Order: sequence, then structure tokens, then C-alpha cells
Amino acid sequence: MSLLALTRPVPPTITECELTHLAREPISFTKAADQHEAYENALRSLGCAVKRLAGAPDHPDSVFIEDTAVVLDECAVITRPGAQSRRGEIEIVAQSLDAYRPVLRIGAPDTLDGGDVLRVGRRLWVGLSTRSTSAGAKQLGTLLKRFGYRVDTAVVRDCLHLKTAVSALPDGRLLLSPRMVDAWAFDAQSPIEVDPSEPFAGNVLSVGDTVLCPASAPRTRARLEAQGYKTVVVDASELAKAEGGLTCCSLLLDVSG
Ligand code: CIR
Repeated sequence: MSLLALTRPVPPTITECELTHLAREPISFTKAADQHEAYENALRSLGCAVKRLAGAPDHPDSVFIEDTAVVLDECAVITRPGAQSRRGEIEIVAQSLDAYRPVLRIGAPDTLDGGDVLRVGRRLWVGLSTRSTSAGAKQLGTLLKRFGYRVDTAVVRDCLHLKTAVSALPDGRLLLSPRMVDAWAFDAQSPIEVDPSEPFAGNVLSVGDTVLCPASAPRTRARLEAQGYKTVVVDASELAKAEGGLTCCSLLLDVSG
């Protein structure tokens, strides 16, 4: 497998990001940009080629590229983000993805954020959050049916996106935060729960056979290692203040052809 990670730089306007569940705290642009670069380097160390798209200073949340598209082997679905302030982020991502995949789109008036889409094999779940609607999920299901994917919805509690709460591990098992989602919603085989002291540790990024974990969640990482998963740690504390996690900062594509 040959993986390409699309990223976007942290804009200096990140301090004006959207916030839903967190109170606004000062965000250091320099620290966020340094941590983001370390994240890109971690992806390179795991074998990804990293392509950084142009920055978008007019879009404070544009570093969170995951929300703009759902990329599968067969196509890329450009989303219609739930936050009005984020809708202008999608075109440059659509243009970039067009070189690699047929591009499909979620149409108005429905909304869908990529951060709400969890995929395991040929099944996808869309989190019904403040950003993604059941009609948006239905559109996704209609677009992907022809490729043999099934799309279901899941209820999320007290978090921004479905993938704040649950992530797919390299073998398809799930890591989840039981406070935010119910395991039964996913027909999950032996899900791993985050450590109770780290309710926000459900967002990890699987790259090949390795799990990229946030430095803020050492106990959950220890749980993953105890189950035999290889992990790599990155410190993403500054972007966490903008409600971003590890999956949010890249779109991963298999470009083996
Ligand atoms: C937002 O509220 O849209 C951004 N401040 C955070 C987006 C994080 N994205 C993600 O979880 N996929």
C-alpha cells in the first residue's frame, strides 16, 4: 500500500476557530504550527507521502481537512460542512482529490462533516451531531451504494464529531469513549474503551499497522499497547484547544493504483 496524506497548514486565524463544546482559550499559532509539522513528520515516518495543500487564512478551521471529504478507494465524496464558516474550505480539496479519484458531492441543503464518518471495511457510520444531518447521511448512503458500501447512523453525546468518540484500529476493532457513543451502534467485536480518566482519547489515527495516539492520553495508549497495537505518539495539545484531533488534520488515500 502506498499512502498519500493530504494536509493543510494551520492558518494564523486559528484563534478564531469554531468552538462547540470547549471554552475559548488562547491558542499559540507558532506552537500549533510546530505541532502540526511534527504530525506531518510522524505520518512520513509511517511511510506516507505528505502533500500540503495551500493555506486558507480566511478559513480559521481549514487545517482540519478531514471534514471536507470522505475518501474511499473508489471515489472521494466532497462534504457540505455543517458550519457555514467552513463551506469555503471544500473547493481546493475537491480540485486536489480530482487528480486521484472520481469526485462526488453532498448537495444542499443537507450537511455532513468528514469527522462524523467512521469507516470499517465496507460499512460506514455517520454521527448525528450538530454538524451532520440524517439527510446528509442518507445522501452519502445513496452515493456509495453503487460501490457496495452500507451507511448507518450513530447517536453521539457531548462531543463535536463521531470520530471524537470512536476510531477504527488497524484490524477494524474500535477504540471508543462509552460516555459519548454506544458500542452496540456499531455491531462492534470486542471494542476497546478509552481509559475513564481520558474521555477525549477516542480519536486516534490508524496508519498501516500503527496507531498514532495523542500525548494527552497515555493511559488509553497503554491499553492499546497491552492489546498488541503498535503506537506512535504526537503532541497535538494546541489544536485540541480548537476541538481538533489526530484524524482531523489529514485525508489519507491509498495511491498504489
Ligand atoms: C470545528 O469546530 O469545526 C473545528 N474547530 C474543529 C474541527 C475538528 N475536526 C474534526 O474533528 N474532524
